[in-house]
Amino acid sequence: MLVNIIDKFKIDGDILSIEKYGNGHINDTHLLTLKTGENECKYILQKINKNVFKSPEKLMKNFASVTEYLANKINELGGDPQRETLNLIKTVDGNSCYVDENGEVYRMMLFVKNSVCYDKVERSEQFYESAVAFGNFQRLLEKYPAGTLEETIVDFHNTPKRYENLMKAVKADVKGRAAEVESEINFAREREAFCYTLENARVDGKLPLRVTHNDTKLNNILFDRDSGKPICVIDLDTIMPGYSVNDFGDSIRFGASTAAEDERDLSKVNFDLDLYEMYVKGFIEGMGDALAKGELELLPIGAIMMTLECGMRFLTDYLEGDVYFKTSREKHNIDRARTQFKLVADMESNLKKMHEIVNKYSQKV
Ligand code: ADP
Ligand code: GN1
Ligand code: MG
Repeated sequence: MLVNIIDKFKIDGDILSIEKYGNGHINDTHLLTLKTGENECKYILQKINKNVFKSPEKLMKNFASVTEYLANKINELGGDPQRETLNLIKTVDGNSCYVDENGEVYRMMLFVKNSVCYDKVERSEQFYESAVAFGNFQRLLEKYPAGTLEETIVDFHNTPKRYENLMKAVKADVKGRAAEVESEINFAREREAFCYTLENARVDGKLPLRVTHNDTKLNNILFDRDSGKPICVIDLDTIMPGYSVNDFGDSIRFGASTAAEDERDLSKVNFDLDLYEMYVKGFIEGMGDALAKGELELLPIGAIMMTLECGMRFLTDYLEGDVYFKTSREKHNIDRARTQFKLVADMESNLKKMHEIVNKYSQKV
């Protein structure tokens, strides 16, 4: 019972409501409202997905340390750490999470008041601002000691590994679904060599490892309901050393599309070059001067890579019986895979323009 879990955290008040909250694909998220005297206080209570995160307690070590680091940085810059980063509520025992008798791990955070997040870009300006916010976020963590971070999901954005996993799932075909999605499997097969592009660039010294967010979709930013401006980057479970171009790319795959990630009507799903341009401008600005020449050159490849990789992950999950991503309808994962592959094809035919847009906003290429 969630009520028993709530008691384990250092908060006061009578419970007014507990509701399921948000559209994340991974953790179980609830909004908790408490009343103390005349005041209402809101918190986010999350059960960490143990199927996805094999060592939730190590993850919480990252989470606590990164949010403390960010709070100090935000303070130094004159911002409001209670709103501009996540704030963990300690348990009554002084820990950053509570582990119940079944080994389930829960964390509680301040609910960022008057905030909203979006599953699709509503105004192009909003996408530009999200780019500045994600770019800035990466810059705030530039000096964070990367070596102290636990790898919360091994090989998270190792695209060749993701390709291998897809091929294993095709071979095992545990749900007998492979024949039905042959054209999607072939789409991935035709791009096997491409999957190695970023790994090869790193070996060639063109792509540095940085502390990155690794899950930069638009609904992992909270916006202010009134001003419409980004307030806070959330979903910090996958902060690990990674590539800036992947953080860029993951935002593009989700945001620079004319339709939602799970749209069934593929005629509505197109890559939107104008939104792409807004994001390029914002990300380069948000990162300040930090992006190296090699990174700038690889931004468009990062966009295609993250879209292809995510499509392969949805396809793998469909083949494996929908065991990773939360789904709310039959064939949800294959619908998602198809939108991603449609976007990949669109981006491939716009690659030259994608490079030209990066050149327009950067001095170094
Ligand atoms: P998941 O890994 O499942 O995506 P998230 O940490 O992204 O989990 O949380 C899911 C959703 O919950 C977010 O998209 C957002 O709507 C909401 N949310 C999470 N943390 C907060 C917070 N501190 N304040 C307000 N809303 C939040
Ligand atoms: C998941 O947790 P959420 O919903 O923000 C996933 C991302 C995928 C995304 C696809 C830990 O993100 O990697 O890109 O779904 N997170 C994890 O929408 O696997
Ligand atoms: Mg999320």
